[in-house]
Amino acid sequence: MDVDDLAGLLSLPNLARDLESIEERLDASIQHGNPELVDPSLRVIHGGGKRLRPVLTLAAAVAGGGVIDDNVLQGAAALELVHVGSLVHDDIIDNAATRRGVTTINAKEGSEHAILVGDFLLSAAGRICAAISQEAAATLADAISSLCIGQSLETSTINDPSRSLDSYYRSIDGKTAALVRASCRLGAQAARVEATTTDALGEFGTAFGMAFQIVDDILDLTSTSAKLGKPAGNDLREGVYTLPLLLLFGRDETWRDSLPAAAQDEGTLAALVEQTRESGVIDDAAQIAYDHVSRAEDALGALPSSEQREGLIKLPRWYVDQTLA
Ligand code: GRG
Repeated sequence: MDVDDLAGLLSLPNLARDLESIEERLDASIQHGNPELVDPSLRVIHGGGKRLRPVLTLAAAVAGGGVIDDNVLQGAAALELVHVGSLVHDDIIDNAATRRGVTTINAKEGSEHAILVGDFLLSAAGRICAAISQEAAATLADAISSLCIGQSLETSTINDPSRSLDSYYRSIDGKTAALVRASCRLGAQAARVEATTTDALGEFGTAFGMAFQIVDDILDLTSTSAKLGKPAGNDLREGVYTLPLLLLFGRDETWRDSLPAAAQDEGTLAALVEQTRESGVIDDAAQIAYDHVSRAEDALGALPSSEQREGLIKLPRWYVDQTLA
């Protein structure tokens, strides 16, 4: 995501400067640690993430009628720390060797150390939110709790050929949408906007987060390893059955029978991936992502009109369009 494009879309002319300030705050938030924790933390913080969540925190604060002050910038940094910390833990769970093309902490320093680094990043986020307000701290805690619930729901259905759509939706609501929701709510709370506006921004974030994860799951089946920075088809290889596959099973249950073989054999896996591409379920999954985009747009309908509200309304469709293009 190009910062100038985003600044124009969201009517946030100082976005590049604010993001630089967030980079400094990210670095400052972990400096109290020892090099064993600080060095890998810095590596993962600066691993090339898009900074989507901090951008949402800033945009939500202004679209809600507030201004970007010290508290909002701190809140934005806290959300990114939770995101990065959750990626560190996720890579341990997945035993991933690379993320965004960079060697993971579990691969380089070992899983035991990566657990500590992830916890260290989460604690830095908690410390920041505690200094903003009690409700900001509660928003952060709720998000972390939802991440754990969503991930554990996913883990409990790994290699489960009978995984349901409902289980999938509940899992992605927790593991992804909750942090996008928190990014928007925290921006609103740090800027001290009205509670009804905070709730509307939270609904926007939830719907955008659902679309965001569905698009991520589509890309895992349609993109290349080079573009993803991790092996393509990885979800299926790991036994995580996502929306396009579940839609395929909805059309023809017998595809579920090939799952045990796909876990063992790259040829069967490739055939299953090919079938999702040929059967039209990728388009169906994209349509469901766009339904969430529409829900996100509607959620901001009651906010006072402003250029920034219009910009935030446009963001989910812009993101999904350009990511699936
Ligand atoms: C204790 C916080 C904590 C978490 C434990 C591991 C876990 C529970 C949850 C996993 C959550 C997770 C990794 C969800 C995936 C979300 C997702 C789509 C991440 C990719 O987001 P991008 O594309 O990443 O914004 P970049 O690389 O741009 O930062």
